[in-house]
Amino acid sequence: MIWNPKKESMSRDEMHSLQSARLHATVKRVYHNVPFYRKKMQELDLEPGDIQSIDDLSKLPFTTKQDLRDNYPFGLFAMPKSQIVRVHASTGTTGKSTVVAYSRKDIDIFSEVVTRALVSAGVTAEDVIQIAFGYGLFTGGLGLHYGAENLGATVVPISGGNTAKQIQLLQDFGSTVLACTPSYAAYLFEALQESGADAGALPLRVGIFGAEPWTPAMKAKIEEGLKIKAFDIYGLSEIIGPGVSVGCDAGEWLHISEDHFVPEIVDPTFLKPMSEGQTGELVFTTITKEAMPLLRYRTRDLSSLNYAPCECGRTNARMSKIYGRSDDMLIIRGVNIFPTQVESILLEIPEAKPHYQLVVDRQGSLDTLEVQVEIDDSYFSDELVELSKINKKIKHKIESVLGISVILKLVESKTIARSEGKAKRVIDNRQI
Ligand code: DLL
Repeated sequence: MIWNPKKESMSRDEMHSLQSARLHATVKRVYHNVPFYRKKMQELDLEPGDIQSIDDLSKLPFTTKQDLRDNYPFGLFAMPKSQIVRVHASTGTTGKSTVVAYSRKDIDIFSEVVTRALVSAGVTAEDVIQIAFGYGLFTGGLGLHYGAENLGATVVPISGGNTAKQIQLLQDFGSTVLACTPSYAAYLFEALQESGADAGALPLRVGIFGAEPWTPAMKAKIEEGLKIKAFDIYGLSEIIGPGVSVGCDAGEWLHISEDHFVPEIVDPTFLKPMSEGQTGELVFTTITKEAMPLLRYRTRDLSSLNYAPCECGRTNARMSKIYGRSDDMLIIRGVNIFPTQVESILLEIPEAKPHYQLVVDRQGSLDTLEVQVEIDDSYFSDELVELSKINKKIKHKIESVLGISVILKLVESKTIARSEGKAKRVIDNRQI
């Protein structure tokens, strides 16, 4: 099923014209209403009339998270505050948080794109959707909430955490759809098993998971455990929140709501546009948002684009699954490492549980990478020889894929802190 066939399966020519008209209007809007953009454009000797079509996109300046911080809290608003009906903010780990704003129309767009995402995952008005993304300044909870209501599904707005209650409601309310981070889904499965409940006996059938990187191996593990079909939902507060793109039945790619958010891939170092299929930094320009449109926002997420029509019937551009952010990438003794690489390896190993953490340290001038992996408690009661065999096997696998030596630490169940939202996979103790 496609929620909005007119917008999700138009021809590439139609999309080009629609995006061009919308981009032109957006550029005019920010040039006149946002001093930050007027200044940036004037520095590049650009006026709104220079941007007539989407082919002119690369003339425009980039926007970064730092720009949002520098204009904290309301400096990038393109509308008077009286017309802003909601704000969200990211809880930055360092420095000030970034604030984003929505007009009434922006909230409608937000609901529309999340509804498209839910329908792509096979959710209908008949479903009961348990929203275990956090409600609050984070866009996950409310974003999914409005999209699900717009579809007409029954919303259970439980928010994140409170795992015992989550399990009780899955059973008592017969939720058919679960929306949360993939790491929380893995944790819920574990808790469900411990409670003695049979996942297969629950009416749960679809998972809508996102807000953090996760691998196809993690997807398979969750699908098998919870007996559901899982879909990847991607988004970021700066662009709108969840619903920028979503997976479909036909494979691992995610469809972008391209009539609202125009994607580009650029070389992260030189910022030059890259061609279809090449992996680089994902950049989005919002072309319908009123309250806080952003031009060429650098997401730091690494992905690639695919413009071929999809078997599912959608024709909008697809992006590959995000394997990491450029700022998540660890450089250890000169080698680039993403946490998701370790995840893929671990999930192929039957003894390993889907809970892991990477601890980076510096001893003298040498960086060390410790990989902590939970394994089933039963292995700890077994012969020590057995444990050391498992250790050797996992260490060898990780080292051969990453190309560096690691310290492997097998730990008992529950040693690694469970997260109710985005998992913290890396602890970097280096003072760089
Ligand atoms: O995480 C919005 C969201 C909520 C998306 C619920 C999906 C579901 P932020 O907190 O601003 O917004 O974080 C955005 O999270 O730049 C990515 O690095 C990462 N991210 C989001 N979705 C995915 C995903 C929300 N499906 C940042 N796969 C983004 C990988 C994701 N990474």
